[in-house]
Amino acid sequence: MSIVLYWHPMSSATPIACALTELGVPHDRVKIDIRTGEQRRPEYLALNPNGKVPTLTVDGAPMFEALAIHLWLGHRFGIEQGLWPAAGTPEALQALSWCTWSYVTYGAVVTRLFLATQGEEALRSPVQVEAAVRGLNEHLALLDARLAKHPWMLGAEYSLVDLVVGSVVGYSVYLGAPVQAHPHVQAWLTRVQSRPAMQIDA
Ligand SMILES: N[C@@H](CCC(=O)N[C@@H](CS)C(=O)NCC(=O)O)C(=O)O
Repeated sequence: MSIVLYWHPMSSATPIACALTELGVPHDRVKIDIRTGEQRRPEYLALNPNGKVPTLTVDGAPMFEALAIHLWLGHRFGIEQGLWPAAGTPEALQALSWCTWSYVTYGAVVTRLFLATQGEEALRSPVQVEAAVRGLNEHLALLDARLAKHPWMLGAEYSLVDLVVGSVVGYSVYLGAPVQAHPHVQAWLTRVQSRPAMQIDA
């Protein structure tokens, strides 16, 4: 199987590079310079009509959206390595729920904080920042309650769900999410971020 990741450093493609490394999946990487507009070239848009990184091709067939790629990697490679729960188990249902929660529900508030702190001038406001931080705080309380029960997202063992959720929460810390107010999340995030696969330069 030939797998190619189209990426840019320190971007939404970075967690995918980490997941491929964690899973030990052989692949090639093609850098797309999003600062010079390579993501809008016709040949790239043919792979990813959304014009963003990441894109993954599998034997030449493209897929896009980081969450979709994570879920595919989990099913295709994670189950056989014990890094993703088998289909039909209660853990598989939780894996889909928490990965989607992080990218969609938590991610929406992260985007709100991004716009309020780093977006165009007209969208920046202390009121928006305060509302976004309050929203993230409420979401982080849900995560903290789960991680108070067991060390990893699915229980006693690390899984790709920790990498996926940890990537989004880690990015939110960079923007100012109040993770330090949630001790179980804080301790878990430190463990997730210290895994060798998270140290890659991508
Ligand atoms: N949800 C999207 C987000 C991707 C995204 O925003 N990628 C950014 C880099 S972090 C990008 O490619 N930006 C280039 C652009 O918007 O032109 C996905 O996973 O594909």
